[in-house]
Amino acid sequence: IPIKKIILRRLMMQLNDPFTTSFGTMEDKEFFIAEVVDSEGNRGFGESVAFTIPWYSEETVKTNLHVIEDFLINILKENKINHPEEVHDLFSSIRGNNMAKSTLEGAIWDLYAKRQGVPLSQLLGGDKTEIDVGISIGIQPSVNDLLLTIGHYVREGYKRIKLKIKPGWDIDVLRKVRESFPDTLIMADANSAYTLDDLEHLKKLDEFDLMMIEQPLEHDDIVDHAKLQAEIHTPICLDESIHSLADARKAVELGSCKIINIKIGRVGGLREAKRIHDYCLEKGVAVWCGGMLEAGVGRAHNVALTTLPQFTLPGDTAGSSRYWKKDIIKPEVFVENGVIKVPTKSGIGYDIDDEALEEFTVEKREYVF
Ligand code: OSB
Ligand code: MG
Repeated sequence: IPIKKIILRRLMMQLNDPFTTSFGTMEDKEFFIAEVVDSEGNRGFGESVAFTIPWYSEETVKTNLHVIEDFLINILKENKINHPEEVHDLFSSIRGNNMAKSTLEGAIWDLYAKRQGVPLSQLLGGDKTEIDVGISIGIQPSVNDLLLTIGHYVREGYKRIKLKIKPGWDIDVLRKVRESFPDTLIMADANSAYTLDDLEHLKKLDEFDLMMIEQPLEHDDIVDHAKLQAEIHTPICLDESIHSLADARKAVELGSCKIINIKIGRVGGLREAKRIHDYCLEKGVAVWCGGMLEAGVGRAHNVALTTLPQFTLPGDTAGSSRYWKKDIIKPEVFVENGVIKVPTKSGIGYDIDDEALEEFTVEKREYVF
């Protein structure tokens, strides 16, 4: 792949509504878009899912810039790449920093798919023409607000509702939600807000017939999750704890989870995401595609990944309009009755809205090869 130039843009976009999890509230989003340009002028795009503050994982917007600019770009300059599958191994000399790696790898996948004239979904081996999606709802000011918000998205047709929980916003809230929505597919995400000391409390979750509880315990744990899973019926889904195929295998072997949330950025890119998917397919472990409040580029990558067969549960890839007044892709990701039609154009399948991209850019750097 004859890479000629990489453009890194730092963007600032305002969320339509603040999003609150057990770790904090986000009102706007600062993130990177990487553009990889080849000698024919084809443009591939990747999105960093790192946040400004390291509360979901250690990575931040600034650490991503540091790692991309000071290490990863040099690796790309010094090595010839024939296929995007090679990028993950090339980057393995740098420890961790998966979101930084995934940003460039994703742009190279998009560029390669465009050069081949095939949709990214097809290049990855996915064959769904549409995908089912759910929605993740942050902690609300009151239970009444939450019930209204859930009702709104249920009426819009989202296939399952994910609620954020934390100590003090859990059992009583879920009881009221269940009373109001007896037949809705509901799950809860704690973002590591509990410890095994809360075992008796967490056992009460079993009465609500949740599809799963996501990452109840520490962000870096798989041992205590196995102890918890042995004590509760509700399936545990791991998010924060899984950074690689090796992590996924260990968690499945230990019995730490029954379901895995695959986020492309968290696992270092599409290649590792696909490996985890393939392993879970072989083991009969259900997976779904998580979200990081992405703008259109990241959202498009999530849509492509979700076309793989073991993504049997609705993911968090809600429509663009749920997050943004204006997105950076054309058309925006559109959800109707909880379904996204997989784009058929080459690469990520959505065009970049260059005007919007420019409007939201606060800093731009170019690296010429
Ligand atoms: O844990 O899945 C998570 C948002 C920010 C950080 C972590 C998470 C989330 C979400 C929202 O749940 C998913 C989305 O709508 O993109
Ligand atoms: Mg989560």
